[in-house]
Amino acid sequence: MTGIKRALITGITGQDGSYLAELLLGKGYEVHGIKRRSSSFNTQRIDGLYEDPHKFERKLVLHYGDMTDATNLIRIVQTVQPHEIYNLAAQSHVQVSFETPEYTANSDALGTLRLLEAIRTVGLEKETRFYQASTSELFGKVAETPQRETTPFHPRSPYGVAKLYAYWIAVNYREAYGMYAANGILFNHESPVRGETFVTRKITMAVAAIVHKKQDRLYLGNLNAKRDWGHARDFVEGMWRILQQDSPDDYVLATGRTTSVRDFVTLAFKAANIDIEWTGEGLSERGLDRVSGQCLVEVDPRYFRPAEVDILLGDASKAARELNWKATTSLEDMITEMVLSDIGKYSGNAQFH
Ligand code: NDP
Ligand code: GDR
Repeated sequence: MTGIKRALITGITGQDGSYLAELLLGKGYEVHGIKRRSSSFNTQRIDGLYEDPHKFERKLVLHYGDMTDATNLIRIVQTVQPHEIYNLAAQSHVQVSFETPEYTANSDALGTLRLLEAIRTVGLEKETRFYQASTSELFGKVAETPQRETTPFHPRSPYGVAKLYAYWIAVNYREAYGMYAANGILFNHESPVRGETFVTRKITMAVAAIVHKKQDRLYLGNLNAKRDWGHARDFVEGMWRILQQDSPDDYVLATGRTTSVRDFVTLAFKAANIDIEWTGEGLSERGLDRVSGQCLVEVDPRYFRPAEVDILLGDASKAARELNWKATTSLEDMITEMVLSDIGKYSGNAQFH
């Protein structure tokens, strides 16, 4: 395995996959990605990086695959012979995991096992470095705040439990087979290409639609939940740094600031020059336009979760010390970027990143 560095990204069509692919291409990597067969196009986030498959020397190569198909993963790892694998593929929506718990376990937990076994099956366990996309959802019902690498895990969803398996199987393969397998325990990170059903993007898209008079109101679930929200661009840099260390280890990546969903909403409307005032409480809480008095935000219990993660706040001091990494984008700057991007879509200004 000499010459140009090859990376394999599972989940390349997702938010993080698209930012990571761009980062690695910029560093001179040959990037291979696994995409799922879908009845409609699912590569919009990486269309800006796309290269004609008829071109002889390509830097970005996509392979059809799925985390639920071991034979296919073995074949891809055998073909690509990657120096680094970033395992980002997952059914990543917490609420959806309550509705599809078995599928979530299959893709997120067993999928990780399949990929690690694929590396061993083709005999690359001493060559390939493996990054596992672990999550602050592992902390769940938090034992301490802020959460760090040593904080005990207590996941609160089928997603969190599946990711707990993935975390530990990566640690286990490191200890059992001496593989370079590392976990990034990443707190929430967002961007203009964040999936539309995660709360941040749902909010910024609604702000844009309300500004353009295409929507009257935004319906949300738990406004009191607090999250440590950063920008995906900063976080994929951290992923790369985790795999560049001499020995594999597990790292929390977070901003160290926590904000409620309610305050995120206020900031998002502010980015569009709309001043929100909150009235009522519980199910009757509303966000009003302070100028017109119009109700723009309402609570809809259908978005409540069977079990909630109330507060997440990360301590990334180990990453700062050992990786020289820290989140650089402020929450306000990120929200403004997301809101402006969504507003721009109404004037046909589509953005990749
Ligand atoms: P996205 O949901 O945006 O992307 C998920 C990716 O996984 C997509 O490319 C999706 O393909 C792919 N995928 C889903 N199921 C399968 C499957 N069975 N086989 C192959 N590919 C599959 O997630 P993010 O980019 O936000 O997150 C990346 C990873 O990081 C995920 O594992 C997530 O759980 C984890 N994570 C994310 C955090 C965040 O705040 N964003 C924080 C901590 C961890 P398709 O496009 O076809 O749907
Ligand atoms: P999360 O992200 O569950 O933290 O998982 P999400 O944006 O879905 O929820 C954040 C918080 O907002 C509350 N909420 C709502 N959430 C959604 N999606 N829709 C709503 O209408 C709504 N109203 C309130 C939720 O209850 C929750 O408390 C994300 C994913 O990217 C995971 O893959 C990742 O592992 C974690 O972040 C870290």
